Amino acid sequence: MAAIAKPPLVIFTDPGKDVDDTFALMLAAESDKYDLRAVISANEDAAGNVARYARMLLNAMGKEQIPVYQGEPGNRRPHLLCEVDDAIPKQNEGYLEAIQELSRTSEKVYVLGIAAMSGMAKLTEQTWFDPERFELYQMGGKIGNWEYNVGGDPKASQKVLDASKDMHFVTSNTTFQKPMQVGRDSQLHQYITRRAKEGNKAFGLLLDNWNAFVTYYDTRGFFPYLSDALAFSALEKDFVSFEKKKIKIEKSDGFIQLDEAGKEVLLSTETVDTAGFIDYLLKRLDKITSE
Ligand SMILES: [Ca+2]
Repeated sequence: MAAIAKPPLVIFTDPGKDVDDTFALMLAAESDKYDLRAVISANEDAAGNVARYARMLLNAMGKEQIPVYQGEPGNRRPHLLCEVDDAIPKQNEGYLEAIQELSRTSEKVYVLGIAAMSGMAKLTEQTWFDPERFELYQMGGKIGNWEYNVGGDPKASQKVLDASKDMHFVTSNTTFQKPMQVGRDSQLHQYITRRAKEGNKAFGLLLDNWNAFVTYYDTRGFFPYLSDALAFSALEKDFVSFEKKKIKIEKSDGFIQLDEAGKEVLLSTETVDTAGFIDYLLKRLDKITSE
């Protein structure tokens, strides 16, 4: 039986602050269903360190073959809480050309945004962008409130929304739930600590990142959530459910509002199979064996 090619997936991501980007990349890099063909940095700095950090992570997972591109800048400072190995070079900037090339050879291209939407907006501006052929998924937005990924560059978010068709939004109303938090005593924290102690480099980086994040937010006692990883799971599984809703994005502040005159999207509901998701995540993490 001939092997059926997996559809290409590209991810816009800002790893190195919240740890959920790394969990999402780990899920995506080991996917049986998608071929992760481009990882594009968002919220980038002048030196391209976010892309360099993503490169370092993928190398630690043994995924040197997955290309990383330097994407669009952002205004979140500081973004990167982690050091990047000096040996990691600056990454290529040609992410739009790379996505165009994927669209030449594949009927559908899957695009997951787990960061501010500046890069995805550039994609939707291209003359070759066809909303019928690009399946857009975005983590972010909060109904009646501010959230970074949609609010960080609200103009870009609006542009993507306007250009999209049946776009999926996994909002923070869905992802900010207690079982989705990687607390100090959580099963997931125990898991990554064990894998790091066993000498796995990727989990070592993940644990360093978790420590940096918790130290950074120390005064607020804030632990990271698995938002980006849950958003990725929506491409493969049904731990999250969606319903058709019409929304608008407020220009001034990037709040999402339900609006009958707005754009129809597939909006996540607050019902999440958290136990099923954690089980799926842990099984997938077991596949990362590179030291
Ligand atoms: Ca992110």
